[in-house]
Amino acid sequence: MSEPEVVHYEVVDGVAVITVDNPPVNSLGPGVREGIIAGVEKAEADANVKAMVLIGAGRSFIAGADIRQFGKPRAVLKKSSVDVLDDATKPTVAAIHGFALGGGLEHALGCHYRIAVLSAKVGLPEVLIGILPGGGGTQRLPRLIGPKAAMELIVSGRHVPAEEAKTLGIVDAITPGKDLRAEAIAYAKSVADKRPLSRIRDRKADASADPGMFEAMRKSIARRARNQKAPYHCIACVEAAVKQPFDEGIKTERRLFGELENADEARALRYAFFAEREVAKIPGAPKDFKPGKIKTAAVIGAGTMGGGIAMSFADYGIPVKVLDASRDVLDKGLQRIKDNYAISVKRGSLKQEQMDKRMALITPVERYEDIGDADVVIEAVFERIDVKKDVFAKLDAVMKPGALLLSNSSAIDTDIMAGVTKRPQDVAGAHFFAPANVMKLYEVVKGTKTSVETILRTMQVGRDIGKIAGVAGTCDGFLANRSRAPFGNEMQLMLEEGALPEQIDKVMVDFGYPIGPFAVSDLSGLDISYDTRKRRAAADPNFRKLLIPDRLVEMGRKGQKTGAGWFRYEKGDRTPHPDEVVKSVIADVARELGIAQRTFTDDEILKRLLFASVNEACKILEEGKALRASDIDAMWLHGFGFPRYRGGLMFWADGIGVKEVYRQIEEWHQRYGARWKPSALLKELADSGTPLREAKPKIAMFG
Ligand code: T1G
Repeated sequence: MSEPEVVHYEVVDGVAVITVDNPPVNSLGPGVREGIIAGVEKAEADANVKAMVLIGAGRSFIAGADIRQFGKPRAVLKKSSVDVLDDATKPTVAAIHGFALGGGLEHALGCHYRIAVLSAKVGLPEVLIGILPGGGGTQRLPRLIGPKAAMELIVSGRHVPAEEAKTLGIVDAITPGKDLRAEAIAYAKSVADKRPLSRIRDRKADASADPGMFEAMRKSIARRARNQKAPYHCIACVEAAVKQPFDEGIKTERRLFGELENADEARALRYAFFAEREVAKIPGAPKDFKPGKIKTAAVIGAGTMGGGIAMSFADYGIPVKVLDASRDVLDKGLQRIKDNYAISVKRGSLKQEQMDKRMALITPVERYEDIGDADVVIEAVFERIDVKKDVFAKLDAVMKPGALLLSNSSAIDTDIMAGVTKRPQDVAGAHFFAPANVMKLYEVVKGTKTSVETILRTMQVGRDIGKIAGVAGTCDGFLANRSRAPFGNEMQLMLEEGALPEQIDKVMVDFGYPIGPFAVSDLSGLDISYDTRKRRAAADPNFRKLLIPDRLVEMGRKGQKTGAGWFRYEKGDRTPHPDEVVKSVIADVARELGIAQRTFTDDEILKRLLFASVNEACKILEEGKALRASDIDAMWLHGFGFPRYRGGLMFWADGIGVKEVYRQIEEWHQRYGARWKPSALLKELADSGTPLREAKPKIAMFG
């Protein structure tokens, strides 16, 4: 059967309409560029055609090059489809709805005119996948809107709403969009005789008003662009647009693009892009089941997490009731939400009317009867089993049939909550990460009796509030925290052996984390894990105590909130300062435990932390508590700030090689004992040479 036509051509009233039809997002996959070229050539040759329209079928204009083709051999066209549009002797008009991104916007910039519907978004997001606009975007956009505005868009990769695009001069007109095709044809007719044709390439990009803009941009991105090349190459291309003639600038763009396409950074970022989309897929889920959008939500518990969860719904326009038995807690909780929004308004990231709208969507209630009509309820009460059971029993009594009964617990077995209801199939975990209204990760936990429909609906709830939703099977710590726990353990044990918090934090910040793990611990508070360790030590006499953090907490060093924890803090300053007190506590404990002190290389610190988690991730897959290895990577990117340009935990470890990972873990197994015992799956992968990121669960989570 022949391939479906991905570009259609039709002449209407003397206007050639070239329609890209390559679902789902009209990416410039095989045949699309060729089809556009063929359409333009046909229109040029047809005396009846006075102008052309380039438009997308379905929900969008063109979303860019087909990212799946990168890193693979692909047809190189004799001429660029963008240039063919630009060189046309008859006016070409890009009619934009949905998205015009990357190569999509570059095709629109190759056209002589651009119109867009109000809801459209345009952008050059290539930097987000570790490359740069390689279809002339770095040369045309600076000529169209000025190098400074263009550089901001290209280096940030952000999507620009149509109205801003009009203001910037990227689009010539906003069109009603009732019938974009007809409106585009009318627009094309209105410019059909206009000459000279407005070719962006003929303009100049002038930086004389601010010659220091490039250096300033390099300085401003230094921290977040650490260890990366693409952002700097983007700046260099815009600089070329100012300093070089167009064709020379195109050569510079092509050269710098070639340096990026197969670099580690681009491969990792492409992997992350697809991992974030794979994580939404449930193997074997009923294809015809479409979870509807939820209309109302409820949250139990007006504490920090409950408040953050409520904000997550209000941020997306979903009315949410917050229930707490104590009016005082409820008032404090609502005030905390108000204060959080007020900070955003003060910072300028939120308008006052947006804050007012969101606050109006959040309703405090004190009775369970008040929330019975909500489509979804999420409990965020104390992490105590008895409290959770009491909440779910009450929810079971009042919630309407079919409501989702979700728990924000970070570790308690979902089956325990489901077990006190008559509807275990409607119970699942919806684990947010603090701060709940900021962190993207949303871990959906499947209980033994949770139905697949409940899982699909619970994941949709996450997507409805802008989260990256991934599924975990119920077990201690679920997927994200369980895979992260060995990292947290190793960083403590290395202190006993002679490493220092500042050395470990520096290794992880140099690797690409925004802040080090000990600084994170100071942020969240050392007392939280202290209480957990005390509970576990009471329950398990063999529990391995961690005397160093225990001592610090008992000395009142709970972290930033007490001015000192792993580090010392000056008043009003969050900068962590190494502290001699901590060094002496470490030395005392090491001496008491009789542990010989030694030095560590940065490489060993990095691998001790991350390999411990790779091994645990393999155990999670072995037990079927994750659907795929890339889900673990997506969760590490969005739950723990793992540097995106390294792809994710398993992707990064593959860069070292599964055989070497296994060898090193086995060596530590011999040296440190059981906690380093390699998982059976890891050994299997090493023996077969299968990359970690391709590891499959040994047990299917969904029958
Ligand atoms: N290539 C290949 N597949 C893509 C794709 C792309 N550009 N964009 C999306 N998909 C797939 C995606 O994997 C998913 O597949 C499905 O489409 C729906 O996507 C030369 C070099 C457009 C904002 O970076 O930002 O042009 O999971 O779930 O939420 O200079 O997709 O269904 O199998 O994300 O509605 C530049 C990337 C490329 C845009 C829509 N363009 N895409 O979001 O749907 S490089 C981009 C997006 C380039 C030129 C350079 C988003 C979207 P599946 P989705 P969505």
